[in-house]
Amino acid sequence: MSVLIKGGRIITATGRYTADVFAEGDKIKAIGSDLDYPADEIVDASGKYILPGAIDPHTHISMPFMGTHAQDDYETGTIAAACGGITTVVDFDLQQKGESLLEAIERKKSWAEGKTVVDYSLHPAVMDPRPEVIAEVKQAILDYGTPSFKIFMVYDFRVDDATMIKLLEETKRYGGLVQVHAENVYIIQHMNEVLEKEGKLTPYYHSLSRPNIAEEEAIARAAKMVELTGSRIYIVHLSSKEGLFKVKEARDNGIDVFAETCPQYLLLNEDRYNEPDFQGAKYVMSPPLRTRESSDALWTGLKGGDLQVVSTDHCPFDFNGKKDMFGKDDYKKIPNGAPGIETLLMLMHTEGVVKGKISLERMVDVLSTGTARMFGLKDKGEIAVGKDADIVVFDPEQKFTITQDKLHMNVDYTPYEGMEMTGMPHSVYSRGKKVAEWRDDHVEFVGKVGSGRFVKREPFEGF
Ligand code: DUC
Ligand code: ZN
Ligand code: ZN
Repeated sequence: MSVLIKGGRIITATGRYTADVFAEGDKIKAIGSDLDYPADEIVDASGKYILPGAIDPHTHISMPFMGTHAQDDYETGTIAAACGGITTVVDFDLQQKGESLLEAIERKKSWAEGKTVVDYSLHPAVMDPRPEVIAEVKQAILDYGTPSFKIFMVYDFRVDDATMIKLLEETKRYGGLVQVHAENVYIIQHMNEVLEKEGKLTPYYHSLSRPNIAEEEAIARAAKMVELTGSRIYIVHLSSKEGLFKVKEARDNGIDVFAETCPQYLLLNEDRYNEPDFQGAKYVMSPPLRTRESSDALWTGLKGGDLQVVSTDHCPFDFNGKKDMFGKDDYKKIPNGAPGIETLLMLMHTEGVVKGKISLERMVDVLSTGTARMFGLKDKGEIAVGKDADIVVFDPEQKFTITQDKLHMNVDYTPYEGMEMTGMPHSVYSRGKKVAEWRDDHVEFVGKVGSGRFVKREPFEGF
């Protein structure tokens, strides 16, 4: 299988230029002017961008959570990814009680077997940190190619600071990265009690129960553990201005604290929790949506490099029957999470690039090149000879109104319903095979279920 993409504008993290791209088998084989290779498919890409496929390093495929489970499995989730221009997914793999980390990796790989349509990897999440589990970090990094490990500072399955320290030391030894869901559990527990006593239990109070300072404090504490150990940490789904300040402060002091944010924190604000007919429940996620002030700060952080990655935290639960049932009388019971894997690239282009908040090059960096670098995906994230042919031919003029029935995620709503997009994937290639293309009024999946592969990632060598 080969494809010759003619005359597109290639976008890298540092610049743009017009050239042809030839891909054969899995790889980009040549880039240059007037390439004349025989190819199975020739694409006229004049007027289009050639982007590296986006990488989503934060998804919860089929995750059991709050008495239910996230609804996309590896088939529906990666089909939605492909249609949105995402060609690699790094999914969280939550270790169960009594399970080893390596068993957790094998278990989740077995769920993905034969189902993924784009490439994927896993971040094991340490939830049962027995000494022998910490000792598995070495093998997970060196043998299994999963060098990033998630921990939660909140929820019943949180880890304590001592465990965080041990993990930071072990990942430092072997070139890993600890990813942290940073919220102070005691602040949240206290706020929950206060709000409960006052009978404040509608979705809006979810946001008040998890104030910015809960994130700020947890990030500051995690940063101290990094300072102690000389390791590295990556804050997932950063949501607040105060949290961002702590990330920046740490790095200004030479402490390696990195962070991602997500489109929901850039684009949606806490007034959404007041939508009528309980629809505020659609936005119940943790951390919660914040004020405009935080969103503005996050855009600035993204532009200036204080934030390195944009992910989705894709964690879909139906509104009807899940969001609107479990927590009707108490926000604490509403399954936390929202869908987003399919809308990542279109939102970042329309709301970020077209509106002048970030450059096209910065978009490529935070969705692909920088993400690949952060997570050891050495063959991904760039339009360059020798890299995997994960390519989005992107039409920057194509209009699209986001609406649930034109999307592929296995869920009954999108938080972005009705938003007008400018710029959509024209065609998407995963290791040289076309997996999605624009048809009439939306992007359609055209690939083969099972064509995605597990990708072994590289450890970090800079310690
Ligand atoms: N937050 C969510 O909103 N969903 C999944 C897990 C999480 O931390
Ligand atoms: Zn989280
Ligand atoms: Zn998450």
